Amino acid sequence: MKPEMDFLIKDEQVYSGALGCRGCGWSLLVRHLSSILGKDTVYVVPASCFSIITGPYPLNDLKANIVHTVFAAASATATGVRAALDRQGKQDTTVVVLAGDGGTFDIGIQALSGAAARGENILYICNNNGAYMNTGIQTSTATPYGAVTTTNPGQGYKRTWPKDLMGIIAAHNLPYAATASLAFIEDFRVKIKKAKAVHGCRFLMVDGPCPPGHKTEPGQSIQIGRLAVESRLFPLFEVERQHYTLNYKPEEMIPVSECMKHQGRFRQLFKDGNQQLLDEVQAHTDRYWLRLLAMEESTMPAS
Ligand SMILES: Cc1ncc(C[n+]2csc(CCOP(=O)(O)OP(=O)(O)O)c2C)c(N)n1
Ligand code: SF4
Ligand SMILES: [Mg+2]
Repeated sequence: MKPEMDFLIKDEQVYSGALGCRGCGWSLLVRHLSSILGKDTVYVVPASCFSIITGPYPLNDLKANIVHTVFAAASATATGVRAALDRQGKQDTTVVVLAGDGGTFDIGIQALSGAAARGENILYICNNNGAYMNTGIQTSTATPYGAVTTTNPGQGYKRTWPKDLMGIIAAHNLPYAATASLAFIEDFRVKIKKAKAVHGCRFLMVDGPCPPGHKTEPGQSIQIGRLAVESRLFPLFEVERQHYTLNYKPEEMIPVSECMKHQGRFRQLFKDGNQQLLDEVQAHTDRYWLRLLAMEESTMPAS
């Protein structure tokens, strides 16, 4: 008998009328996350599109407690909230950071690294939409090579590779870290459940659709997310202590162009004379995939 597929939201923890754009990843991410974590959860939210979506007090997107905090201090705030709850004997309450890529890869990385190194009992979720979207699509260190943002003076698009944040996170030897996609919702929900059950510092990075920032059709968010995984641009994997597991190995070798061509932010890569740029993205993607396979092969499962 096949195991029951789990992709339905049974216990809705989000009010109707969220302020996100159509096709935004934040809303779907938070709906699934909160339906699994339940009411006994404190969300720590630094500046991002989600801090606007959930709204200032007394407005609230979520039926749980939310602490709005400054960009650089999300993990430090979560550390303090955790300590206060523990002091009250509320060890079972989950403390979650909900941050964007700007708030994680760049501005919040020092506090995140500190909390990870101390082993704080918090769950950190990064919605990686590849730019500072809330303030008008500025480049972050998560922005993909070749993407147009509003801060690429001279060149018009980014010409450096995104930071390997999962590699940095893995170097902290966390009990649980993983990537996830809203196009693979069963996998995402399994990872939320795993992360909830683990004690210590846990990290999930979710590929975040953003139609205005990626210059995509809102109705294509999930299809493009699926293509990102199928083309290996956004591999799905877990890192438990030092052990890597690739959760999905596409059977077909789909070129990265199949995913990128749907996104207006990459349109210059498809202009005559720019094939070399696309080739560079393909080669970088292939190298990263081979490295993940090698890591899976060479690392021992956590005991
Ligand atoms: C210290 C500080 N600098 C700048 C801002 C303005 N600001 C608010 S949200 C935001 C963008 C956040 O980007 P990201 O973390 O990637 O989240 P997204 O908006 O993409 O969801 C910026 C720059 C701020 N609130 N605080
Ligand atoms: S700009 Fe992007 S991340 Fe922000 S609410 Fe709109 S779709 Fe979501
Ligand atoms: Mg962002």
